[in-house]
Amino acid sequence: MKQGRLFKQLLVAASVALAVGAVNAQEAKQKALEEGGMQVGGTSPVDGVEMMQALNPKSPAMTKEEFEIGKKIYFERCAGCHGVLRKGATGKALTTDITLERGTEYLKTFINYGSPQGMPNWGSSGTLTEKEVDVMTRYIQHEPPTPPEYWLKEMNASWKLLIPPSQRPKVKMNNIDLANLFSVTLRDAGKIALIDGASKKILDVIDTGYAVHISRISKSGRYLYVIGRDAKIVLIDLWMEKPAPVAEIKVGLEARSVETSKYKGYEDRYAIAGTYWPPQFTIMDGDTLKPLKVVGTRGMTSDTNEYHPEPRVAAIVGSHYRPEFLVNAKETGMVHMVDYTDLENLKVKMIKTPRFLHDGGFESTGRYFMDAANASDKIAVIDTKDGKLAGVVSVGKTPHPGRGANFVHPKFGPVWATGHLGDETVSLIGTDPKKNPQNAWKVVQTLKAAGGGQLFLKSHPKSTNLWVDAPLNPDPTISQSIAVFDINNLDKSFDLLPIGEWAGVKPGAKRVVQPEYNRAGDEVWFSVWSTGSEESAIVVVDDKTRKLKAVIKDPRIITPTGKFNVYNTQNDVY
Ligand code: DHE
Repeated sequence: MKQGRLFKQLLVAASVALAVGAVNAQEAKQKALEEGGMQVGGTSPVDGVEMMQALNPKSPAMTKEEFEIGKKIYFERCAGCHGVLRKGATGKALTTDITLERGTEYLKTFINYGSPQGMPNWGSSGTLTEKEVDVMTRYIQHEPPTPPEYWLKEMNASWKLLIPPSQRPKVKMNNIDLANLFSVTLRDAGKIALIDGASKKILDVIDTGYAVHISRISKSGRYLYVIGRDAKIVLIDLWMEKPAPVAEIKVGLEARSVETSKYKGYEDRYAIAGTYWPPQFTIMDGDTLKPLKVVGTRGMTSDTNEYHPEPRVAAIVGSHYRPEFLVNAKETGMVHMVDYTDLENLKVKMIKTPRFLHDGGFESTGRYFMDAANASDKIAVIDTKDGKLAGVVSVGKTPHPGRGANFVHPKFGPVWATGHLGDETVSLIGTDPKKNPQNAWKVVQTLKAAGGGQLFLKSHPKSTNLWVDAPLNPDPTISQSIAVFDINNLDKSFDLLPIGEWAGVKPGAKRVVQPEYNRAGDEVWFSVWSTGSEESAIVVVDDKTRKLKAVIKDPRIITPTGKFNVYNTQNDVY
Protein backbone atom coordinates (compact mmCIF):
# COMPACT_ATOMS: atom_id res chain seq x y z
CA MET A 1 0.00 0.00 0.00
CA LYS A 2 1.29 3.46 -0.82
CA GLN A 3 2.68 5.33 2.18
CA GLY A 4 0.32 8.31 1.80
CA ARG A 5 -2.80 6.21 1.55
CA LEU A 6 -1.78 4.09 4.47
CA PHE A 7 -1.17 7.16 6.57
CA LYS A 8 -4.58 8.55 5.70
CA GLN A 9 -6.27 5.35 6.75
CA LEU A 10 -4.38 5.45 9.99
CA LEU A 11 -5.68 8.85 10.74
CA VAL A 12 -9.23 7.79 10.02
CA ALA A 13 -8.73 5.12 12.65
CA ALA A 14 -7.53 7.75 15.07
CA SER A 15 -10.29 10.18 14.32
CA VAL A 16 -13.08 7.68 14.52
CA ALA A 17 -11.75 6.42 17.79
CA LEU A 18 -12.20 10.00 18.90
CA ALA A 19 -15.60 10.17 17.35
CA VAL A 20 -16.71 7.55 19.80
CA GLY A 21 -15.38 9.77 22.38
CA ALA A 22 -12.36 8.86 24.36
CA VAL A 23 -9.06 7.58 23.11
CA ASN A 24 -6.18 10.01 22.94
CA ALA A 25 -5.67 11.06 19.31
CA GLN A 26 -1.92 10.74 19.23
CA GLU A 27 -1.92 7.37 20.92
CA ALA A 28 -4.67 6.05 18.71
CA LYS A 29 -2.87 7.29 15.62
CA GLN A 30 0.39 5.76 16.73
CA LYS A 31 -1.40 2.54 17.51
CA ALA A 32 -3.15 2.48 14.17
CA LEU A 33 0.16 3.23 12.48
CA GLU A 34 1.76 0.25 14.13
CA GLU A 35 -1.16 -1.94 13.18
CA GLY A 36 -1.27 -1.06 9.55
CA GLY A 37 -4.42 0.85 8.87
CA MET A 38 -7.28 -0.43 10.99
CA GLN A 39 -10.42 1.59 10.64
CA VAL A 40 -12.61 1.76 13.69
CA GLY A 41 -16.12 3.03 13.02
CA GLY A 42 -17.18 3.62 9.45
CA THR A 43 -16.91 6.57 7.14
CA SER A 44 -20.30 8.01 6.37
CA PRO A 45 -21.84 6.57 3.20
CA VAL A 46 -23.39 10.03 2.63
CA ASP A 47 -20.29 11.58 1.02
CA GLY A 48 -21.16 10.48 -2.53
CA VAL A 49 -24.61 12.08 -2.45
CA GLU A 50 -25.19 15.23 -4.49
CA MET A 51 -25.90 18.37 -2.42
CA MET A 52 -26.43 22.09 -3.06
CA GLN A 53 -23.66 24.64 -2.56
CA ALA A 54 -25.19 27.75 -0.97
CA LEU A 55 -23.40 31.04 -1.60
CA ASN A 56 -22.77 33.29 1.37
CA PRO A 57 -21.17 36.60 0.31
CA LYS A 58 -19.28 36.76 3.61
CA SER A 59 -17.62 33.37 3.06
CA PRO A 60 -14.19 33.13 1.40
CA ALA A 61 -14.45 32.20 -2.27
CA MET A 62 -14.23 28.60 -3.39
CA THR A 63 -14.84 26.87 -6.68
CA LYS A 64 -17.38 24.10 -7.19
CA GLU A 65 -14.52 21.57 -7.41
CA GLU A 66 -13.06 22.79 -4.13
CA PHE A 67 -16.48 22.65 -2.51
CA GLU A 68 -16.87 19.02 -3.63
CA ILE A 69 -13.46 18.14 -2.18
CA GLY A 70 -14.41 19.87 1.07
CA LYS A 71 -17.73 18.03 1.21
CA LYS A 72 -16.09 14.64 0.66
CA ILE A 73 -13.47 15.25 3.35
CA TYR A 74 -16.09 16.60 5.72
CA PHE A 75 -18.33 13.53 5.44
CA GLU A 76 -15.41 11.13 5.64
CA ARG A 77 -13.64 12.74 8.56
CA CYS A 78 -15.71 15.32 10.36
CA ALA A 79 -19.45 14.56 10.23
CA GLY A 80 -19.26 11.77 12.84
CA CYS A 81 -18.18 14.27 15.52
CA HIS A 82 -19.53 17.62 14.32
CA GLY A 83 -22.79 16.38 12.74
CA VAL A 84 -24.01 16.55 9.15
CA LEU A 85 -25.41 20.05 9.73
CA ARG A 86 -22.44 20.99 11.93
CA LYS A 87 -24.58 21.58 14.99
CA GLY A 88 -22.00 19.72 17.08
CA ALA A 89 -22.17 16.45 18.99
CA THR A 90 -18.91 14.92 20.24
CA GLY A 91 -17.13 17.76 18.42
CA LYS A 92 -17.90 21.48 18.64
CA ALA A 93 -20.58 23.20 16.55
CA LEU A 94 -19.18 24.54 13.25
CA THR A 95 -22.07 26.62 11.96
CA THR A 96 -21.13 29.70 9.93
CA ASP A 97 -22.08 32.19 12.67
CA ILE A 98 -19.19 30.63 14.61
CA THR A 99 -16.69 29.84 11.83
CA LEU A 100 -16.98 33.22 10.08
CA GLU A 101 -16.44 34.94 13.38
CA ARG A 102 -13.36 32.79 14.16
CA GLY A 103 -11.88 33.57 10.74
CA THR A 104 -9.55 31.81 8.34
CA GLU A 105 -6.26 31.96 10.26
CA TYR A 106 -7.76 30.61 13.50
CA LEU A 107 -9.54 27.76 11.72
CA LYS A 108 -6.45 26.85 9.73
CA THR A 109 -4.37 26.55 12.92
CA PHE A 110 -7.06 24.39 14.49
CA ILE A 111 -7.32 22.05 11.52
CA ASN A 112 -3.54 21.84 11.22
CA TYR A 113 -2.68 21.25 14.86
CA GLY A 114 -5.88 19.93 16.49
CA SER A 115 -6.78 20.47 20.13
CA PRO A 116 -6.29 18.70 23.45
CA GLN A 117 -10.08 18.24 23.57
CA GLY A 118 -9.83 15.60 20.88
CA MET A 119 -9.69 17.38 17.52
CA PRO A 120 -7.06 15.46 15.50
CA ASN A 121 -4.11 17.38 14.02
CA TRP A 122 -5.19 16.80 10.45
CA GLY A 123 -2.53 19.01 8.86
CA SER A 124 0.61 18.48 10.93
CA SER A 125 0.01 14.72 10.99
CA GLY A 126 0.06 14.64 7.19
CA THR A 127 -3.47 13.30 6.81
CA LEU A 128 -4.61 16.36 4.92
CA THR A 129 -2.29 18.15 2.51
CA GLU A 130 -1.68 21.89 2.83
CA LYS A 131 -4.11 22.40 -0.05
CA GLU A 132 -6.76 20.23 1.63
CA VAL A 133 -6.40 22.11 4.91
CA ASP A 134 -6.87 25.34 2.96
CA VAL A 135 -9.98 23.93 1.28
CA MET A 136 -11.42 22.75 4.61
CA THR A 137 -10.71 26.10 6.24
CA ARG A 138 -12.84 27.78 3.58
CA TYR A 139 -15.40 24.98 3.31
CA ILE A 140 -16.50 25.26 6.93
CA GLN A 141 -17.07 29.00 6.45
CA HIS A 142 -19.72 28.14 3.86
CA GLU A 143 -23.25 27.04 4.74
CA PRO A 144 -23.33 23.28 5.37
CA PRO A 145 -24.92 21.49 2.42
CA THR A 146 -27.83 19.31 3.44
CA PRO A 147 -28.07 15.74 2.19
CA PRO A 148 -31.41 14.97 0.55
CA GLU A 149 -34.34 13.70 2.55
CA TYR A 150 -35.34 10.07 2.12
CA TRP A 151 -38.93 9.16 2.79
CA LEU A 152 -41.62 6.60 2.04
CA LYS A 153 -41.43 7.07 -1.73
CA GLU A 154 -37.67 6.38 -1.83
CA MET A 155 -38.05 3.48 0.60
CA ASN A 156 -40.79 1.89 -1.48
CA ALA A 157 -38.60 2.21 -4.57
CA SER A 158 -35.79 0.35 -2.80
CA TRP A 159 -38.02 -2.33 -1.23
CA LYS A 160 -37.62 -5.86 -2.62
CA LEU A 161 -39.88 -8.66 -1.49
CA LEU A 162 -37.75 -11.55 -2.67
CA ILE A 163 -39.97 -14.35 -1.35
CA PRO A 164 -43.48 -13.41 -0.21
CA PRO A 165 -44.71 -14.96 3.07
CA SER A 166 -47.16 -17.20 1.17
CA GLN A 167 -44.24 -18.91 -0.56
CA ARG A 168 -42.24 -19.44 2.60
CA PRO A 169 -42.21 -22.63 4.68
CA LYS A 170 -45.02 -23.17 7.18
CA VAL A 171 -42.70 -25.06 9.51
CA LYS A 172 -38.95 -25.05 10.04
CA MET A 173 -37.43 -26.94 7.10
CA ASN A 174 -33.86 -27.44 8.30
CA ASN A 175 -32.24 -29.27 11.16
CA ILE A 176 -30.13 -26.33 12.30
CA ASP A 177 -30.19 -25.75 16.06
CA LEU A 178 -31.45 -22.20 15.60
CA ALA A 179 -31.25 -21.30 19.29
CA ASN A 180 -27.51 -21.86 19.14
CA LEU A 181 -26.91 -20.24 15.75
CA PHE A 182 -24.71 -17.12 15.59
CA SER A 183 -25.05 -14.27 13.10
CA VAL A 184 -21.57 -12.75 12.79
CA THR A 185 -20.99 -9.30 11.29
CA LEU A 186 -18.25 -9.38 8.63
CA ARG A 187 -18.06 -5.64 8.57
CA ASP A 188 -15.83 -4.68 5.67
CA ALA A 189 -16.97 -7.61 3.54
CA GLY A 190 -20.57 -6.29 3.68
CA LYS A 191 -21.76 -9.75 4.74
CA ILE A 192 -22.79 -11.83 7.72
CA ALA A 193 -21.75 -15.39 8.50
CA LEU A 194 -24.21 -17.87 9.98
CA ILE A 195 -22.17 -20.12 12.28
CA ASP A 196 -23.46 -23.24 13.99
CA GLY A 197 -22.81 -22.96 17.73
CA ALA A 198 -22.05 -26.64 18.35
CA SER A 199 -19.90 -27.58 15.35
CA LYS A 200 -18.49 -24.04 14.88
CA LYS A 201 -19.01 -24.57 11.13
CA ILE A 202 -19.86 -21.67 8.84
CA LEU A 203 -23.25 -22.66 7.41
CA ASP A 204 -23.40 -19.77 4.99
CA VAL A 205 -22.11 -16.28 4.24
CA ILE A 206 -24.82 -13.85 3.12
CA ASP A 207 -24.50 -10.46 1.39
CA THR A 208 -26.00 -7.63 3.44
CA GLY A 209 -25.11 -3.91 3.47
CA TYR A 210 -22.12 -1.54 3.43
CA ALA A 211 -20.13 -1.67 6.69
CA VAL A 212 -22.62 -4.10 8.23
CA HIS A 213 -23.37 -3.17 11.79
CA ILE A 214 -25.79 -5.28 13.87
CA SER A 215 -28.21 -8.22 13.73
CA ARG A 216 -31.42 -8.56 15.70
CA ILE A 217 -33.85 -11.50 15.88
CA SER A 218 -37.65 -11.53 15.83
CA LYS A 219 -39.44 -12.60 19.00
CA SER A 220 -40.23 -16.08 17.60
CA GLY A 221 -36.60 -16.61 16.63
CA ARG A 222 -37.53 -17.17 12.97
CA TYR A 223 -36.48 -13.90 11.33
CA LEU A 224 -33.03 -12.37 11.36
CA TYR A 225 -32.67 -8.62 10.58
CA VAL A 226 -29.28 -7.25 9.55
CA ILE A 227 -28.56 -3.53 9.04
CA GLY A 228 -25.56 -1.83 7.43
CA ARG A 229 -24.34 1.75 7.74
CA ASP A 230 -25.91 2.41 4.32
CA ALA A 231 -29.33 1.84 6.00
CA LYS A 232 -29.96 -1.31 4.01
CA ILE A 233 -31.85 -3.97 5.96
CA VAL A 234 -31.78 -7.60 4.91
CA LEU A 235 -34.41 -9.95 6.33
CA ILE A 236 -33.33 -13.59 6.51
CA ASP A 237 -35.81 -16.44 7.06
CA LEU A 238 -34.12 -18.99 9.33
CA TRP A 239 -36.88 -21.58 8.73
CA MET A 240 -35.96 -22.15 5.09
CA GLU A 241 -34.14 -25.29 4.12
CA LYS A 242 -31.15 -23.03 3.57
CA PRO A 243 -31.72 -19.75 5.44
CA ALA A 244 -31.72 -16.92 2.91
CA PRO A 245 -32.84 -13.31 2.41
CA VAL A 246 -36.57 -12.97 1.81
CA ALA A 247 -36.81 -9.16 1.72
CA GLU A 248 -34.63 -6.06 1.73
CA ILE A 249 -35.08 -2.31 1.90
CA LYS A 250 -33.01 0.86 2.25
CA VAL A 251 -34.58 3.09 4.90
CA GLY A 252 -32.32 6.13 4.62
CA LEU A 253 -28.79 7.22 3.76
CA GLU A 254 -27.07 6.22 6.97
CA ALA A 255 -28.16 3.99 9.86
CA ARG A 256 -27.07 1.92 12.86
CA SER A 257 -30.10 0.26 14.49
CA VAL A 258 -32.88 -2.24 13.79
CA GLU A 259 -35.30 -4.00 16.17
CA THR A 260 -38.56 -5.97 16.17
CA SER A 261 -41.81 -5.93 18.15
CA LYS A 262 -41.62 -8.23 21.17
CA TYR A 263 -44.81 -7.60 23.13
CA LYS A 264 -47.30 -10.45 23.53
CA GLY A 265 -49.63 -10.59 20.56
CA TYR A 266 -47.23 -8.59 18.39
CA GLU A 267 -44.42 -11.14 18.09
CA ASP A 268 -42.73 -10.76 14.67
CA ARG A 269 -45.43 -8.24 13.61
CA TYR A 270 -43.30 -5.12 13.15
CA ALA A 271 -39.70 -4.21 12.48
CA ILE A 272 -38.28 -0.76 13.13
CA ALA A 273 -35.08 0.90 11.98
CA GLY A 274 -33.56 4.21 13.01
CA THR A 275 -31.44 6.36 10.74
CA TYR A 276 -28.61 8.82 11.34
CA TRP A 277 -29.63 10.56 8.12
CA PRO A 278 -32.37 11.56 7.69
CA PRO A 279 -32.96 11.73 11.43
CA GLN A 280 -36.05 9.51 11.64
CA PHE A 281 -37.33 6.00 12.31
CA THR A 282 -39.36 3.72 10.09
CA ILE A 283 -41.82 1.04 11.16
CA MET A 284 -42.16 -1.86 8.72
CA ASP A 285 -44.06 -5.12 8.39
CA GLY A 286 -42.01 -7.64 10.31
CA ASP A 287 -42.14 -10.39 7.71
CA THR A 288 -41.89 -8.33 4.51
CA LEU A 289 -40.13 -5.06 5.49
CA LYS A 290 -42.88 -3.12 3.68
CA PRO A 291 -42.48 0.41 5.08
CA LEU A 292 -45.60 1.53 6.95
CA LYS A 293 -44.75 4.66 8.90
CA VAL A 294 -41.89 7.15 8.91
CA VAL A 295 -41.50 9.45 11.92
CA GLY A 296 -38.97 12.30 12.20
CA THR A 297 -36.94 12.83 15.37
CA ARG A 298 -36.15 16.50 14.74
CA GLY A 299 -37.23 18.55 17.72
CA MET A 300 -36.22 20.15 20.96
CA THR A 301 -33.25 19.15 23.12
CA SER A 302 -34.00 17.70 26.54
CA ASP A 303 -31.93 20.20 28.52
CA THR A 304 -31.95 23.61 26.82
CA ASN A 305 -35.18 23.16 24.85
CA GLU A 306 -33.55 24.30 21.63
CA TYR A 307 -34.50 22.99 18.22
CA HIS A 308 -32.10 20.38 16.85
CA PRO A 309 -32.28 19.63 13.14
CA GLU A 310 -30.33 16.37 13.27
CA PRO A 311 -31.12 14.07 16.21
CA ARG A 312 -29.65 10.79 14.95
CA VAL A 313 -31.37 7.60 15.98
CA ALA A 314 -29.07 5.48 18.14
CA ALA A 315 -30.20 2.27 19.93
CA ILE A 316 -33.77 1.00 19.61
CA VAL A 317 -35.28 -1.66 21.87
CA GLY A 318 -38.64 -3.45 21.77
CA SER A 319 -40.45 -3.33 25.12
CA HIS A 320 -41.52 -6.60 26.77
CA TYR A 321 -44.03 -4.80 28.99
CA ARG A 322 -46.00 -2.77 26.49
CA PRO A 323 -46.59 -2.72 22.74
CA GLU A 324 -43.87 -0.09 22.37
CA PHE A 325 -40.49 0.62 20.86
CA LEU A 326 -37.99 2.80 22.72
CA VAL A 327 -36.20 4.96 20.15
CA ASN A 328 -33.15 6.91 21.33
CA ALA A 329 -32.64 10.28 19.68
CA LYS A 330 -28.96 10.93 20.30
CA GLU A 331 -28.62 14.72 20.03
CA THR A 332 -31.89 15.73 21.71
CA GLY A 333 -31.56 13.29 24.61
CA MET A 334 -35.19 12.32 24.11
CA VAL A 335 -36.36 8.71 24.22
CA HIS A 336 -39.38 8.28 21.97
CA MET A 337 -41.67 5.58 23.41
CA VAL A 338 -43.57 4.61 20.31
CA ASP A 339 -46.87 2.78 20.84
CA TYR A 340 -47.36 0.56 17.78
CA THR A 341 -50.94 -0.58 18.44
CA ASP A 342 -52.36 2.05 16.07
CA LEU A 343 -49.97 3.27 13.40
CA GLU A 344 -52.58 5.60 11.91
CA ASN A 345 -53.06 7.46 15.19
CA LEU A 346 -49.56 7.04 16.46
CA LYS A 347 -48.97 7.74 20.13
CA VAL A 348 -45.39 8.73 21.04
CA LYS A 349 -44.42 9.54 24.60
CA MET A 350 -41.22 11.55 24.98
CA ILE A 351 -38.97 10.80 27.93
CA LYS A 352 -36.41 13.40 28.82
CA THR A 353 -32.91 12.09 29.55
CA PRO A 354 -29.39 13.55 29.49
CA ARG A 355 -27.52 13.87 26.18
CA PHE A 356 -26.11 12.27 23.98
CA LEU A 357 -27.83 8.90 23.93
CA HIS A 358 -25.99 6.01 22.35
CA ASP A 359 -26.55 2.36 23.36
CA GLY A 360 -27.98 0.30 26.21
CA GLY A 361 -29.91 -2.78 27.26
CA PHE A 362 -32.42 -4.20 29.72
CA GLU A 363 -31.67 -5.21 33.29
CA SER A 364 -32.39 -8.86 34.11
CA THR A 365 -36.21 -8.61 34.46
CA GLY A 366 -36.54 -6.82 31.11
CA ARG A 367 -38.58 -4.03 32.71
CA TYR A 368 -35.99 -1.27 33.00
CA PHE A 369 -33.98 -0.03 30.02
CA MET A 370 -30.48 1.11 30.99
CA ASP A 371 -29.67 3.84 28.50
CA ALA A 372 -26.17 5.29 28.10
CA ALA A 373 -26.01 9.08 27.71
CA ASN A 374 -22.35 8.89 26.88
CA ALA A 375 -21.45 12.57 26.59
CA SER A 376 -22.97 13.21 30.05
CA ASP A 377 -21.27 10.22 31.71
CA LYS A 378 -24.67 9.01 32.83
CA ILE A 379 -27.00 6.04 32.56
CA ALA A 380 -30.68 6.95 32.32
CA VAL A 381 -33.02 4.27 33.68
CA ILE A 382 -36.33 4.00 31.89
CA ASP A 383 -39.21 2.08 33.37
CA THR A 384 -40.87 0.48 30.34
CA LYS A 385 -43.86 -0.69 32.42
CA ASP A 386 -44.85 2.67 33.87
CA GLY A 387 -43.42 4.61 30.95
CA LYS A 388 -41.22 7.03 32.84
CA LEU A 389 -37.70 7.90 33.86
CA ALA A 390 -36.89 5.89 37.00
CA GLY A 391 -33.44 7.32 37.67
CA VAL A 392 -30.26 8.87 36.33
CA VAL A 393 -26.98 7.34 37.47
CA SER A 394 -23.57 9.03 37.24
CA VAL A 395 -20.97 6.56 36.03
CA GLY A 396 -17.40 6.73 34.65
CA LYS A 397 -16.14 8.62 31.59
CA THR A 398 -18.15 7.96 28.41
CA PRO A 399 -20.12 4.82 29.23
CA HIS A 400 -20.34 2.32 26.35
CA PRO A 401 -22.22 -0.78 27.51
CA GLY A 402 -23.39 -2.28 24.22
CA ARG A 403 -26.38 -3.96 25.84
CA GLY A 404 -24.55 -4.24 29.17
CA ALA A 405 -24.21 -7.26 31.46
CA ASN A 406 -26.53 -8.57 34.19
CA PHE A 407 -25.59 -10.70 37.18
CA VAL A 408 -26.37 -11.11 40.88
CA HIS A 409 -23.78 -9.36 43.02
CA PRO A 410 -23.01 -11.41 46.15
CA LYS A 411 -23.46 -8.36 48.36
CA PHE A 412 -25.72 -5.92 46.50
CA GLY A 413 -28.17 -8.20 44.67
CA PRO A 414 -28.99 -7.90 40.95
CA VAL A 415 -26.78 -5.43 39.08
CA TRP A 416 -26.34 -4.25 35.50
CA ALA A 417 -22.82 -3.33 34.39
CA THR A 418 -21.38 -0.83 31.92
CA GLY A 419 -17.79 -0.34 30.79
CA HIS A 420 -16.37 2.96 29.57
CA LEU A 421 -14.59 4.33 26.57
CA GLY A 422 -12.95 7.09 28.52
CA ASP A 423 -11.55 5.28 31.55
CA GLU A 424 -10.66 1.81 32.81
CA THR A 425 -13.61 1.41 35.16
CA VAL A 426 -16.71 -0.78 35.07
CA SER A 427 -19.72 0.59 36.95
CA LEU A 428 -22.09 -1.87 38.62
CA ILE A 429 -25.58 -0.41 39.12
CA GLY A 430 -28.17 -1.91 41.50
CA THR A 431 -31.32 -2.87 39.56
CA ASP A 432 -33.73 -4.32 42.09
CA PRO A 433 -36.00 -1.60 43.49
CA LYS A 434 -38.29 -4.19 45.15
CA LYS A 435 -35.93 -6.29 47.26
CA ASN A 436 -32.86 -4.06 47.33
CA PRO A 437 -34.34 -0.54 47.13
CA GLN A 438 -31.35 1.01 48.91
CA ASN A 439 -29.14 0.00 45.95
CA ALA A 440 -31.54 0.65 43.10
CA TRP A 441 -30.20 2.98 40.40
CA LYS A 442 -26.98 3.61 42.29
CA VAL A 443 -23.43 2.59 41.48
CA VAL A 444 -22.84 -0.06 44.14
CA GLN A 445 -19.30 -0.93 43.10
CA THR A 446 -16.71 0.29 40.61
CA LEU A 447 -14.31 -2.26 39.19
CA LYS A 448 -10.95 -1.44 37.67
CA ALA A 449 -10.58 -3.27 34.37
CA ALA A 450 -7.53 -3.42 32.10
CA GLY A 451 -7.86 0.03 30.54
CA GLY A 452 -10.02 2.58 28.71
CA GLY A 453 -11.32 2.08 25.19
CA GLN A 454 -13.86 -0.50 26.33
CA LEU A 455 -16.79 -1.19 24.00
CA PHE A 456 -18.66 -4.25 25.26
CA LEU A 457 -19.00 -6.51 28.28
CA LYS A 458 -21.01 -9.64 28.92
CA SER A 459 -22.16 -12.17 31.51
CA HIS A 460 -24.83 -14.88 31.51
CA PRO A 461 -27.38 -16.07 34.10
CA LYS A 462 -25.55 -19.41 34.30
CA SER A 463 -22.07 -17.92 34.57
CA THR A 464 -19.98 -16.52 37.40
CA ASN A 465 -17.76 -14.53 35.01
CA LEU A 466 -17.91 -10.96 33.75
CA TRP A 467 -15.98 -10.43 30.49
CA VAL A 468 -14.84 -6.90 29.59
CA ASP A 469 -13.19 -5.97 26.27
CA ALA A 470 -11.12 -2.84 25.47
CA PRO A 471 -10.58 -2.93 21.68
CA LEU A 472 -9.90 0.82 21.45
CA ASN A 473 -7.17 0.82 24.07
CA PRO A 474 -3.88 2.12 22.60
CA ASP A 475 -1.86 -0.65 24.26
CA PRO A 476 -1.98 -3.84 22.14
CA THR A 477 -1.57 -6.08 25.17
CA ILE A 478 -4.90 -4.69 26.35
CA SER A 479 -6.76 -4.29 23.03
CA GLN A 480 -5.83 -7.85 22.04
CA SER A 481 -6.95 -9.37 25.36
CA ILE A 482 -10.04 -9.73 27.50
CA ALA A 483 -10.36 -8.94 31.20
CA VAL A 484 -12.43 -11.46 33.13
CA PHE A 485 -13.74 -10.92 36.67
CA ASP A 486 -15.00 -13.54 39.09
CA ILE A 487 -18.49 -12.38 40.08
CA ASN A 488 -18.21 -14.15 43.43
CA ASN A 489 -14.97 -12.39 44.25
CA LEU A 490 -15.18 -8.95 42.74
CA ASP A 491 -12.64 -7.45 45.11
CA LYS A 492 -10.03 -9.61 43.40
CA SER A 493 -8.44 -8.20 40.27
CA PHE A 494 -9.30 -9.51 36.80
CA ASP A 495 -7.46 -12.11 34.75
CA LEU A 496 -6.22 -10.86 31.40
CA LEU A 497 -6.55 -13.55 28.74
CA PRO A 498 -4.51 -13.09 25.52
CA ILE A 499 -7.33 -13.96 23.14
CA GLY A 500 -5.57 -12.34 20.16
CA GLU A 501 -2.57 -14.58 20.70
CA TRP A 502 -4.77 -17.66 21.19
CA ALA A 503 -6.31 -16.99 17.77
CA GLY A 504 -2.96 -17.91 16.20
CA VAL A 505 -3.55 -15.58 13.27
CA LYS A 506 -0.93 -13.74 11.24
CA PRO A 507 0.22 -10.31 12.54
CA GLY A 508 -2.48 -7.66 12.53
CA ALA A 509 -4.56 -5.36 14.69
CA LYS A 510 -6.22 -8.36 16.40
CA ARG A 511 -8.57 -6.20 18.45
CA VAL A 512 -10.63 -8.42 20.71
CA VAL A 513 -14.21 -7.25 20.54
CA GLN A 514 -17.68 -8.10 21.84
CA PRO A 515 -18.01 -11.17 24.06
CA GLU A 516 -21.13 -13.23 23.24
CA TYR A 517 -22.39 -16.37 24.98
CA ASN A 518 -23.73 -19.50 23.35
CA ARG A 519 -27.26 -20.71 24.12
CA ALA A 520 -26.18 -22.92 27.05
CA GLY A 521 -24.18 -20.12 28.65
CA ASP A 522 -21.11 -22.34 28.98
CA GLU A 523 -18.87 -20.80 26.31
CA VAL A 524 -18.01 -17.26 25.23
CA TRP A 525 -17.18 -16.16 21.69
CA PHE A 526 -14.82 -13.27 20.90
CA SER A 527 -14.02 -11.59 17.60
CA VAL A 528 -10.33 -11.14 16.87
CA TRP A 529 -10.71 -8.21 14.52
CA SER A 530 -7.91 -7.27 12.11
CA THR A 531 -8.09 -5.20 8.91
CA GLY A 532 -9.79 -6.44 5.74
CA SER A 533 -6.49 -7.54 4.23
CA GLU A 534 -5.28 -9.29 7.38
CA GLU A 535 -6.30 -12.56 8.98
CA SER A 536 -9.09 -12.42 11.59
CA ALA A 537 -10.77 -15.16 13.64
CA ILE A 538 -13.41 -16.00 16.23
CA VAL A 539 -12.05 -17.42 19.46
CA VAL A 540 -14.29 -19.58 21.68
CA VAL A 541 -13.45 -19.87 25.38
CA ASP A 542 -14.83 -22.33 27.93
CA ASP A 543 -16.69 -20.19 30.46
CA LYS A 544 -15.94 -22.38 33.47
CA THR A 545 -12.26 -23.12 32.91
CA ARG A 546 -11.49 -19.88 31.01
CA LYS A 547 -9.43 -22.02 28.64
CA LEU A 548 -9.36 -21.95 24.86
CA LYS A 549 -12.02 -24.22 23.36
CA ALA A 550 -11.95 -23.47 19.62
CA VAL A 551 -10.69 -21.06 16.99
CA ILE A 552 -12.85 -20.42 13.94
CA LYS A 553 -10.58 -19.44 11.06
CA ASP A 554 -11.65 -19.20 7.46
CA PRO A 555 -10.73 -16.89 4.56
CA ARG A 556 -14.36 -15.72 4.62
CA ILE A 557 -14.05 -14.44 8.21
CA ILE A 558 -13.16 -10.88 7.19
CA THR A 559 -13.28 -8.14 9.85
CA PRO A 560 -15.63 -9.96 12.28
CA THR A 561 -17.11 -7.59 14.87
CA GLY A 562 -20.57 -8.24 16.40
CA LYS A 563 -21.80 -11.78 17.07
CA PHE A 564 -25.43 -12.39 17.83
CA ASN A 565 -26.55 -15.70 19.30
CA VAL A 566 -30.15 -16.25 18.18
CA TYR A 567 -31.59 -17.31 21.54
CA ASN A 568 -29.77 -14.67 23.61
CA THR A 569 -30.59 -11.84 21.20
CA GLN A 570 -34.20 -12.96 20.84
CA ASN A 571 -34.69 -13.06 24.63
CA ASP A 572 -32.40 -10.21 25.71
CA VAL A 573 -30.11 -12.52 27.65
CA TYR A 574 -26.88 -10.70 28.53
FE1 DHE B 1 -21.64 0.38 16.88
C1 DHE B 1 -24.20 -1.23 18.55
C2 DHE B 1 -23.50 3.24 16.77
C3 DHE B 1 -18.90 2.14 15.80
C4 DHE B 1 -19.89 -2.51 16.68
N1 DHE B 1 -23.48 0.92 17.59
C5 DHE B 1 -24.38 0.11 18.25
C6 DHE B 1 -25.56 0.86 18.53
C7 DHE B 1 -25.37 2.12 18.02
C8 DHE B 1 -24.06 2.16 17.43
C9 DHE B 1 -26.33 3.28 18.05
C10 DHE B 1 -26.80 0.35 19.26
C11 DHE B 1 -27.72 -0.31 18.29
C12 DHE B 1 -28.97 -0.87 18.94
O1 DHE B 1 -28.89 -1.48 20.01
O2 DHE B 1 -30.07 -0.67 18.39
N2 DHE B 1 -21.26 2.35 16.39
C13 DHE B 1 -22.16 3.34 16.39
C14 DHE B 1 -21.55 4.59 15.96
O3 DHE B 1 -22.13 5.68 15.76
C15 DHE B 1 -20.10 4.37 15.92
C16 DHE B 1 -19.55 4.95 17.21
C17 DHE B 1 -19.32 5.06 14.81
C18 DHE B 1 -19.64 4.66 13.41
O4 DHE B 1 -19.02 5.22 12.49
O5 DHE B 1 -20.49 3.81 13.16
C19 DHE B 1 -20.04 2.84 16.00
N3 DHE B 1 -19.73 -0.09 16.32
C20 DHE B 1 -18.78 0.75 15.92
C21 DHE B 1 -17.54 0.07 15.59
O6 DHE B 1 -16.48 0.60 15.16
C22 DHE B 1 -17.75 -1.36 15.92
C23 DHE B 1 -16.85 -1.74 17.10
C24 DHE B 1 -17.43 -2.31 14.78
C25 DHE B 1 -18.33 -2.16 13.60
O7 DHE B 1 -19.05 -3.12 13.35
O8 DHE B 1 -18.27 -1.15 12.94
C26 DHE B 1 -19.22 -1.37 16.33
N4 DHE B 1 -21.99 -1.51 17.51
C27 DHE B 1 -21.14 -2.56 17.27
C28 DHE B 1 -21.76 -3.78 17.79
C29 DHE B 1 -22.99 -3.41 18.34
C30 DHE B 1 -23.12 -1.98 18.14
C31 DHE B 1 -21.12 -5.16 17.76
C32 DHE B 1 -24.03 -4.32 19.00
C33 DHE B 1 -23.59 -4.72 20.37
C34 DHE B 1 -24.58 -5.64 21.04
O9 DHE B 1 -24.11 -6.52 21.78
O10 DHE B 1 -25.78 -5.45 20.85
